[in-house]
Order: sequence, then structure tokens, then C-alpha cells
Amino acid sequence: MLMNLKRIISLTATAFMLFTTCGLRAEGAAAKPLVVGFAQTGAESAWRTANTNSMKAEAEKRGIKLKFADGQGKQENQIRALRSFVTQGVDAIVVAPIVETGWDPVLREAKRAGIPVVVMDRNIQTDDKSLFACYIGSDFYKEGSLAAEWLVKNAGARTRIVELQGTPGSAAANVRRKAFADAIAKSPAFKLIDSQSGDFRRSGGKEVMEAFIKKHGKEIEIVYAHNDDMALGAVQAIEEAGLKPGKDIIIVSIDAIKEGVQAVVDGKINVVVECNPLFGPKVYDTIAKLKAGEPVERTSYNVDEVFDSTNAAARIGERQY
Ligand code: GYE
Repeated sequence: MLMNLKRIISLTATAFMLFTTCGLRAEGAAAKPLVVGFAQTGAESAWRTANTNSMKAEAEKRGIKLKFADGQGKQENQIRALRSFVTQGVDAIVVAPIVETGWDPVLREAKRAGIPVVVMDRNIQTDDKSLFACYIGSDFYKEGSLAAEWLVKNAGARTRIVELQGTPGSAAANVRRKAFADAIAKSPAFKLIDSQSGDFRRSGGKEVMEAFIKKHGKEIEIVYAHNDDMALGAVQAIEEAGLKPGKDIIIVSIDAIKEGVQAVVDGKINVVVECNPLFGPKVYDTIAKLKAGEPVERTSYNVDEVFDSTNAAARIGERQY
């Protein structure tokens, strides 16, 4: 009788211990945060800062451990970061690729390790679509077309354009350039008289615009800038040359950062086409789906708007970046 009682007590104790250890283990596993490696291009523009902030803030909100790598404008730095994420065995990788090509080898390494890759912001060119899970970004072709369409409607007699290109080889610059060229080709009065890269930077936009003014002088009637930072740099260069940006020279631009929309309100930039950088929530929702084995959209874009003198003042209060 006593033996039986002892055995019952000991069995119960063992069962209890097993139960609690399993319980602890299960709890431990559930509490393990998701680890995401994010290879950012750098910090070339206000758009980029907003994008970085969105990715960091949303990770924090969701208890995701974000390993952030600043590529400092160099693809080789981003490739190194991706490799290190693979070695560390992160749960997922996000990359905002500086340029379009040259990603296959490192993406193959991620694929072999079974780590899903989300391409964010700028797309890549590859023949093997299985190398990344999906692309979450912006319709750069639409943005370039909207900028050109605005000119067709509003430029009046002004036709001679200089272009401030983004980073050479980037999807954002390549596609915005092509879309704009395609659109103005349909209105033969327009003439692209010069085009140079300002690397998506304010300083770059200013320097290139100064050189354009020196070279072409009064011939310049329109500036097409691939982003607001370069447009704002061009505004400075135009003012320093004693001219009125937005009046003597029409400026069209892309991004719609707060400062860009403010410049529209102030009449210094004529139109900004929106490119929303706040991808954090969408990116982590997508990663959660990928980890759960659920299907995700292959390509998804943010919906973008156009801000000019007709709506900028009324809408500037809503701008989040
Ligand atoms: O327009 C620019 C940034 O890739 C869409 O990169 C992005 C571009 C954006 O530096 O401001």
C-alpha cells in the first residue's frame, strides 16, 4: 500500500516535471523573436531615411529583431551584408538593391540556405525568378509617365528639358528615365537637351544643375529630377544663378517628401509625383506569410499620387515623410 502510494507520488512528480519542462520549452520557442536581415542602399536622400525609419520602427513594434546593414551606396557592401545574413542564419532577408544587376550568385546562396529574400523598393534583373520570394516597391514607370504627362498638360510653350538622373544602374533611375523618354517622344516639341546623374543626392542635384546652367544658360526651360532631393539641390543652384525656380524654370520631380511638397506650396517646384517609402508594415506582413508557408503577391506596388499647385497646400498636413 505504502509502496503503491510512493510510486504514485513519484510518477506524478515525473509527469509534472516533464509537463513543466515541455511547457517551458514551448514557451521559449514562442518567445524567440523573428530575425530579419535588411541590406539598405545607404542614406542618400530624405526618402531613404523615411524608408529606413519605417523598417526599423515597424520591426520594433512587432518584436522583430532587425539586423540593419547600411550599404553606403555600394553594391559590394550589400552583397557582403547578404552573405553575412546567410552565415548568421537569419529567418528572412530584405534587400533594397542599389543597382539592378549582379545579384544572382549571392541570392543563390540564400536560396540554398532556405532563407526567403524580399526585394524591396528597387527591383532586380534576373533570369531566375525563384531566387527571391517577391518584390514590394513602386511603379517607377508610372511615376516617370505621370511626370511627363503633367508637362504635356502644363508646360505651355516651354519645351527644353534637362534631366537629373538618380544613381546609375538603379532600377529607379533606369525606369524613370525610360518612362519619361517614352512619354515625351509622343510630344515631339519637347527636347531633352542634357541628362546627368546627381546620384539621388541634394549636393549632386545642385552640382549638376550648376554645370547645366553654365553650359546651356537660358536655354533650360524645364528640369526633370528623378527625386526631390536633387530637385531641391537644383532649386538652390537656380536661385544662386539669379533665376526663379518654379517660374523661370519649371521643375518636375518624384518622391513627394514633405520638403518637396512644401516647395510646391512655395511655388519653387511645380509638381512632385509621390513615391511612398513606408514599406515596413507590408514587408513584415509578407515575411510572416512566407514563414507560415502562405502564398504572397509576386509584385506589389504602393499607390502614388501627384501634388501640384492645385492640391499641395491642402494636402501637405497629411504628409508622413
Ligand atoms: O526616389 C530616392 C531614393 O529607390 C525609389 O531612391 C527609390 C529612390 C527614391 O534615394 O529618393
